[in-house]
This record gives sequence, C-alpha cells and structure tokens, in this order.
Amino acid sequence: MPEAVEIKAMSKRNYTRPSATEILLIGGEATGKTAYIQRCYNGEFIETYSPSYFEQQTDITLRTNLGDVHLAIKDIPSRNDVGLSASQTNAAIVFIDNNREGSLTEAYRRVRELLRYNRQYQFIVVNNKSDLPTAVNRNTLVSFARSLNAPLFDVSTLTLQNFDHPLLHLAKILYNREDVQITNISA
Ligand SMILES: Nc1nc2c(ncn2[C@@H]2O[C@H](COP(=O)(O)OP(=O)(O)OP(=O)(O)O)[C@@H](O)[C@H]2O)c(=O)[nH]1
Ligand SMILES: [Mg+2]
Repeated sequence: MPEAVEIKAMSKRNYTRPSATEILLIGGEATGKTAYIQRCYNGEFIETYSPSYFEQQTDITLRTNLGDVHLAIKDIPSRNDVGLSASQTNAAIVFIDNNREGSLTEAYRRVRELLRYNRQYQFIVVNNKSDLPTAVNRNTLVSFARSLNAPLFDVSTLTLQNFDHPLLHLAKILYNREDVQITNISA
C-alpha cells in the first residue's frame, strides 16, 4: 500500500541509511562461499561441489528494523586472483572450512593477497560447516580472527546455524548501531 511505503521511507530518514555496499567472499577451495550466497539468494542448499571459475555478484537485500540494507556480494573463486575487485571494495567475509585444516592456511593467503590492494579492509571470519567434525585448530582460528580485528562466527550453511550472523554484523557496522535486527533476507 502506498501509505505504508511512505511511512517506511520517512522513518528511514531518522537513520544513516547505507547505500548498496560491496562485500567480497574469499577463502580456500570448497569452503562454501558459493553455497552460502546461494542459500541467501533463494534458500537452496547446493550439495554437490562444483568449483567456481568466474567472479559472480549477487545482490541481496537485508530487511531490518531500521530499514533495508542493499548488499552487492562478490563471490571470488578460490582459483582466481582477488585482483580488480580487491581495489574497489573494503569489506570481506573470509571463509574457513571447519572440517578441513588446510582451509585456514588458504584463508591467510587470501587475506594477504587482499591487503596488497587495500590495507583498510573490514574482515569478518566465517568458520563454515560447523555441522561437521572440527579439523581446524581453535586457538589458531581465534588468533587469525584477532589478527584481522574481525569477529568470528561458527556457521553452518547446511543447518543454518548462525547463518545470518555475518550479515547482521555488517548491518550493525553500516548503521553504526547495535540494535539492528534482520527480519528477512531477499534477492
Ligand atoms: N556439511 C556442510 N557442507 C557444506 C556447508 N556449506 C557448504 N558445504 C558444501 O561444501 C562444498 C563446497 O561448496 P562451494 O560453496 O561450492 O565452495 P566454494 O567456496 O564456492 O569453492 P570455490 O568455488 O572452489 O572457491 C559443497 O559440496 C557444499 O555442499 C555446510 O555448512 N555444511
Ligand atoms: Mg564457488
């Protein structure tokens, strides 16, 4: 209804309303970047691993109690250079595979690549596949996140455990408020 739209648009003016924000998804092979964004996009869980070959952007909207947050999420395949996108963005979600020890070393490498382009990155660390047995050393993982000054979320894209926590964290940064709540994630 037009009235409802108008009220909502007006109430947004009370806040610093973020415009579309670009976020990179980086991390080693099969850590779940594509599965995560697909899950955000339409709820589907991709079971079969099929490596990504091209960077793909997915636009999603977080509906929150403070207004809509538009995100342009760029999924960077593990086999691609972080290159051009890295110089144009300043936030990244770093994916670790909780079930594969080597994914932490790969994450370190990806982050180093990114920092070559821009030293001011805002990082969020996602320990994905938390439904599976842990193979990553917890202390090393926590140190990794601390060294980036980044929050660490244990997430399962499969079971949806803490699924929206990384996005909620982003919304809190964008609004510079703690009382943000996500009511819906849509394409
Ligand atoms: N058990 C479990 N499996 C998951 C989870 N998230 C992703 N997977 C599986 O992990 C595999 C890898 O997923 P992708 O999302 O394609 O990996 P990626 O990080 O995009 O990998 P690249 O494209 O090579 O960079 C798929 O088989 C998914 O089903 C999870 O939370 N739990
Ligand atoms: Mg992929």
